[in-house]
Amino acid sequence: MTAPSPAAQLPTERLRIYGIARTRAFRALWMAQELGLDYAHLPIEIGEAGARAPEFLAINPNGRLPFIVDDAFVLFESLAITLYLAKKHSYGRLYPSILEDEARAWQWSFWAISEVDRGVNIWSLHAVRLPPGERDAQKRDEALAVIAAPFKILDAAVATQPYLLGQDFTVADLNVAAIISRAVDMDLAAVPHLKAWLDRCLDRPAARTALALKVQADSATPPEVTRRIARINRL
Ligand SMILES: N[C@@H](CCC(=O)N[C@@H](CS)C(=O)NCC(=O)O)C(=O)O
Repeated sequence: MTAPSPAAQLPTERLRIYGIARTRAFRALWMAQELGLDYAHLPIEIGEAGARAPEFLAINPNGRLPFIVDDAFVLFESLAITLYLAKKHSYGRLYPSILEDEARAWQWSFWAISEVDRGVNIWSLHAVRLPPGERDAQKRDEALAVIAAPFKILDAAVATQPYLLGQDFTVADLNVAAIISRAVDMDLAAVPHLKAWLDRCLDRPAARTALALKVQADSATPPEVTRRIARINRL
């Protein structure tokens, strides 16, 4: 009996999401769940055993996660993926059809990437994910100091309306909430509106499904991989 060719082993779904849910693949998985898409999740790891293996570098030369293949269309960058999927499948609902709202969805997405993504990651590694003896209190406190001001901005933005663009949950909320999702373990008493909004977003059925995958992946991650994450990503 001959072994099936690699092509024959590929999942049959038209959309494939690559990346273990512990990584930024969580963002794409949450969006795919919101949209009710039929997709295959390939939970590959970071590094040489996963995203930097030749077969995956051939798809995403960055060697990072996540990336998707939608039919033959390849896309990397987690927020480009969520914006693309939302626009393709939920124009006028999760993806705003009004020009200014679309721009505000981009604004909040770029804002979250540049203002809070790295800080929340550093904080979560040095407050929660690394073994207690290996956490660096100075890095943790510096990260908290960096995100304090942007968290106040976000708190004010959701103080008088339930979601970032107004009354309805959109891709803007998904992107920002996914980026700061690990902040649920933080003391958020100083930013109560942010906390209520984050809880509201993460309590959605689609978020819960994706979070369950992330929690499962976190708990199956051995300390040496967490150390590698901190090292590779310079956190
Ligand atoms: N800006 C990229 C960042 C991608 C990224 O850094 N992913 C991490 C996992 S969350 C990764 O693959 N790190 C391993 C490496 O850089 O080798 C995105 O949002 O998709």
